[in-house]
Parts: sequence; structure tokens; C-alpha cells
Amino acid sequence: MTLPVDTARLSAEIEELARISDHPYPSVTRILFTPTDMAGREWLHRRLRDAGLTVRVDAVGNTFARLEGTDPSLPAVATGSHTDAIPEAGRFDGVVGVLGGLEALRALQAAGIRPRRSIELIAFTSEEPTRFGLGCIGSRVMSGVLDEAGLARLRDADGGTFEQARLGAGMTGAAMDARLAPGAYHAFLELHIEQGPELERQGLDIGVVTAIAAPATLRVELTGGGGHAGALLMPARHDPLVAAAAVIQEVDRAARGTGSTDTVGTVGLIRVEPGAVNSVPRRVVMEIDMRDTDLARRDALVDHVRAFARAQAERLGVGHSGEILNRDPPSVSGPAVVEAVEAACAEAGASNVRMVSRAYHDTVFMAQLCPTGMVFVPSRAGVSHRPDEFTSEEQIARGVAVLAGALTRLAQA
Ligand code: HGY
Ligand code: MN
Ligand code: MN
Repeated sequence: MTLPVDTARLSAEIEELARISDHPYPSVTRILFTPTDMAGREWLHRRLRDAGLTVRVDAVGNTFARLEGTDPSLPAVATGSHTDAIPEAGRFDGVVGVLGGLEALRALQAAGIRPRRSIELIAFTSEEPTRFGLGCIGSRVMSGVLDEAGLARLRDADGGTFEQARLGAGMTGAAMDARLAPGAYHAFLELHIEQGPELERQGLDIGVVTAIAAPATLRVELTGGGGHAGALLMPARHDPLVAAAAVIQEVDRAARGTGSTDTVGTVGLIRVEPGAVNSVPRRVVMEIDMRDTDLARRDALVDHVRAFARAQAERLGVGHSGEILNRDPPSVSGPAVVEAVEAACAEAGASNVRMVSRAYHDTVFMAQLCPTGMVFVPSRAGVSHRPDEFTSEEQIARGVAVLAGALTRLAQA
């Protein structure tokens, strides 16, 4: 039996949330704990309560909405994703997993299904790294991957701490109160857009995620004396941006050169100070995103880029520091979760394929707490982290039906 998904309501909610943004529709910008992020959270909390779910927010801002099972003493099954968004992103990344998860719970209610295990929908805090340079802060704290000292080291662009930001956003208690013990959940399953071209290329409905590529971020800071762009002659210069330019080229060359297309490297963020056309740069900060499905290959790339940056700084006589912001292992889906998703696909008549996720997700860290899995729906032309990100109502509804079927199976176990 495929559960009834209210496609029109879900689509209307996705479109409504998309307009709570710091950029005009269809661009979506919702940065952690900004007024827009808080408005999006409040909007979501109202929808969750309207659905009759018990809602709570933990000390770092993760939101939990619970559908009580017939045996509430058992570890619950969880689903969820995120509603924060990087600057000028799309309206489906993360949101499909939160609002689609809500719709799955409403479908169970509409079908009169009382699951044995309770089911919790989680909207994680700061899945995106935008504000503090680290993604998945909420699930990292929940799973113990990020401890008190690690959280205290985080700074935003204004030098603000996570503690200041969370308290300013009205979170209470100690941040580490959000920590959960392994086994706190029976299983975790996340619905998400693929953010890649595979499902569309193969003409398939659902991706059954078996593993998530290992993400790492290296922050490099290069410093020089700066000076007047007209008066400081070239032989006297020690320009950190020239060193940075060499590093940017090397990241691309080295990532392409590992012999596998599973290796990716990106310099997605660079800040140049003082940032005046007629001033020789004094300070450059770069954040370098490097990933691979193979941990050793990923780590070799990170080590190579770190050493290369140091060597370029020495060659050009500029100051250098390199800091690993995160260096995470890949996560592997739990077999029972994969089986539940494939059974739900069969029941829903959804064509499907097992695949790897190249984007990271909170699922990577939930895997420290319980068996996990992911359900992917297609992304048009594989586009994501852009305003033209798109997945159709029908594709999302099919993903929700599969999610609801899999959650029902897992909650009966
Ligand atoms: O970067 C990622 O993989 C995710 O979209 N935060
Ligand atoms: Mn994203
Ligand atoms: Mn996402």
C-alpha cells in the first residue's frame, strides 16, 4: 500500500518557505541564526505543531518533531535534513528532507498508521558551513564528533563565537546538552535531492544511497607587507595573493590528477585584505573543500595541498598558516536501512539504483549514533547550490512515498 502524499500541500509549503530568504525568489539565502533563519524556523515550528507533532529545540538549535509510537519506550526512528541555505542557493536543498519528512508523517497519520516505534523528524542546525566554516554543526554535536573545545574554537566572519550566536538566538541550556548517546535512535533516514546528474541521466526515480563521500576543509592564511600599488616596486613585493593564485591552480590540477573522478577539490571562498585596487594585498584567507569516496586518496590530496601552500609561501616570502577545519570519514549506510528503502521503492513502483552521495549530509554524523541511509530524488541537470536548482512535484512526492514506506518498515522492527 502506498501512503497518500498531499503533493499540492507539500509543493505549496516548499514555495512558501523559499520566500523566507535574504535574496529574491528563487534564490534562497538562510544563514545560521540570522533573522531570516529564525523566521524560517518559526514558520516550520508552526507547521509541525499544526500537524499535531510534539516539537522541541535542543541547546544548539536542532528542532525535533515527534510522532508518538505505540511503544514510546523503544529507540525512535528518525528522519530529517536542514532548512539553512548557503548564499543564493536553491529552494530544494535540505528543505525536501524536512518538509518531505513532515509530509511522510502526515501520510502515516492520514492512513491511520500508529508505528510501533516513535518517529522523530529533525531539522538540523547549520548543515551548511557558511557562518562558522564548518558544516553539520548540529549533528556533529548530537553525535559527539564536535566537543565543547571544538565548538568554542569556531568563529564567524565578525569574530563572533557559536555560543554568542546560539544564546542570541534564544537557545538555552549548555550546548553539550544536545549530545546523544549511540543507540539513541533505532535508525536514521534522510530524504534529499541528489545534487548531481546521475538519476536524471539514467531516467530513474530514486537513489538508494549506500555511502557518502568523505569531506575535508583546509583553511589557508597567507600574509605579506602590503603597500602602495603604485609606489611599491615589483622586486620589493611579497604578495600573498600571488601565492594564493598558485595554490588555487594546484588544487584543481591535483584533484584532476588522482586517476579517479571521485576526487574533487574546490577553493570556494577567498578573502583579500585590505581589498583596495590600489593596495598590494596584505592578507588572504582561502577555504579549500576536498572530498573523495576513498579516504586515503582524499587525505593524500589534503596533505599535498597543505604542503604546496607552505612551499609557495616560502618561495614568495609571505607568511603562512594552514588549519584543518574538518577531515571527516565517509559514512556507509546500514544494510537494514538500505533494504527498507528498496522494499519501499518496490511497493511504490519507483525505479531505483544504489549510489554514492558526493555531497555530505547530516546523515554522515547520525551514522555515529545508529544505522543510517538516504533516499535521493533527481536534480534537473544535476544542478544545486544555485537558484535554478529544481526537482518536480511528482519526483518529490515519489521520494516522500518511498520515505514513508521505509520509515513504516523501520518503525515496526
Ligand atoms: O557541501 C555539501 O556537500 C552540503 O551541501 N553542505
Ligand atoms: Mn547544501
Ligand atoms: Mn543539503
